[in-house]
Amino acid sequence: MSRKPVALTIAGSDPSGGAGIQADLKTFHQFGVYGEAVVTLLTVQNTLGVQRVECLDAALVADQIRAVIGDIPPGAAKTGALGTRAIIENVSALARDFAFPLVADPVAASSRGASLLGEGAIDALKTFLLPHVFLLTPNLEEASLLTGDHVRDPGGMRRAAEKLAHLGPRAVLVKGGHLEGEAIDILYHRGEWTEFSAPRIETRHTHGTGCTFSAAITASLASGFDLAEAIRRAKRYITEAIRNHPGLGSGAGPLDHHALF
Ligand code: PXL
Repeated sequence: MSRKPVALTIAGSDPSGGAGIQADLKTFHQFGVYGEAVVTLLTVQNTLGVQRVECLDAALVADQIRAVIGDIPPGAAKTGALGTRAIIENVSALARDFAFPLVADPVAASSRGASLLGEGAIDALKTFLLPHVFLLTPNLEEASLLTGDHVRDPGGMRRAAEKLAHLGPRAVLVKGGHLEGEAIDILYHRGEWTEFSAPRIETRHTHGTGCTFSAAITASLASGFDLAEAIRRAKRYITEAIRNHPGLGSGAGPLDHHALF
């Protein structure tokens, strides 16, 4: 029996390497975790924008998940962009029997503008996936979309976290990276609140921040850290990864996935 921690991502491909499964695998690797990646959709994009999104057949996504989890079972998994209602339904049906925690990053759109969720997908996320989720990690925009409220300050973040927790996830982390001032994330878990803050770093090179952050949490859960410690490690990593961005591309560039934390 290998003692190498294993993490699985179920997400979309960003061929420019900064977000999606590419960011997730780089992050898993940097955290010393063996990474598995099930692809849900392909994007055509570079740092200047998304040109095209092609969602895979939902049965193909389900087959990929079944093939890997039976053979190399992960210690934790995450979902990123899921694309269509049918993919969400299939992933949710399998997630019901996952023997490991699932982190759901409710990616609705690329930071480069394109929609990564089709018709009826938000409803499907709420109805089918959230009941099987351990940790949900919405940013302010996603929290607004999922609750129907305009979430824009710490009070609103707390209200959104409680509301979303009623839909099933055991814990909700509302990310305040887009707040004015400090980047404060608020965790609601077992009726308790924990805040995580980090200085804001002004840069346009933040592509893939959400993917990388949830992948870092997932890697830490797979390594046996408790939830608060997993978030603290991820927050340190994401802050350093933004601070040390390599300045690649002529648009919104990626983070430094080699960052130390
Ligand atoms: O960061 C959100 C995201 C998720 N998944 C894919 C993406 C992006 C942003 O561009 O391309 C595949």
